[in-house]
Amino acid sequence: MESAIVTGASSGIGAAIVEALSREDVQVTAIARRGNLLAELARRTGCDVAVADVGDLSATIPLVERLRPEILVNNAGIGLGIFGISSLSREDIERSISTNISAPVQMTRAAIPHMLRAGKGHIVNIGSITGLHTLTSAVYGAGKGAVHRFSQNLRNELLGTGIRVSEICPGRVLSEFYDSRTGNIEEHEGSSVDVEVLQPEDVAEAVLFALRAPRHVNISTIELLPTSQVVGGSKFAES
Ligand code: 8X3
Repeated sequence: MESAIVTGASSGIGAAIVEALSREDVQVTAIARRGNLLAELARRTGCDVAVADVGDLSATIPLVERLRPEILVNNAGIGLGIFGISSLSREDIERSISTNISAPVQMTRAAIPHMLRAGKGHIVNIGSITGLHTLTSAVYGAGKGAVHRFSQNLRNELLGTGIRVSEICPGRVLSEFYDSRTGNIEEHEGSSVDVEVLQPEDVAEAVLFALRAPRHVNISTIELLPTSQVVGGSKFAES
């Protein structure tokens, strides 16, 4: 049985990925802060759980080193900054950087030695279209842009090792966060736009597509958008 770690797993995209992997008979360890939701997820899927903030490296790194997952899904993310840099405190910015950039980099660093020894493994980073295109959020976009370049350069570094690196870049997802109160993607209950957006299960399906590809195929980057969303364009300030 394959093993996986999924971060930010208590709800939304993370929970959908845990459910999808569990259906594929992967033994998943789901990491998130909210123990009650993790307990429910464990009951539904049979996954193992670890209650931890992904930014707390003293809790998460030893877990990765001990579990030695064959698949690492860096999903945890935080939407702080979506309403502009000037609305953020210094602590908000630190939290955004530690959750969106430091955590996936550190988790990956911890998972790689075992994958190198095994000559195989799969790192899946959940990015965003904000990491691929110029959109509105400087801080959130910087984090997801970093995830994008991290994924690209990691593939370069790992060439010849048998380890695959995939990046899944969704647009608007129902579970994503647009709540200025907490800034937490995990905790958002709905989308702020009145169109049919992606469901967490749509993103989980893209993750499965990357994972199920034959070993000689590395699905490097998937960008997926609701049919009702596009990116691009040009704008001018009013004089
Ligand atoms: C956020 C993507 O399209 O909701 O990761 O701004 S979008």
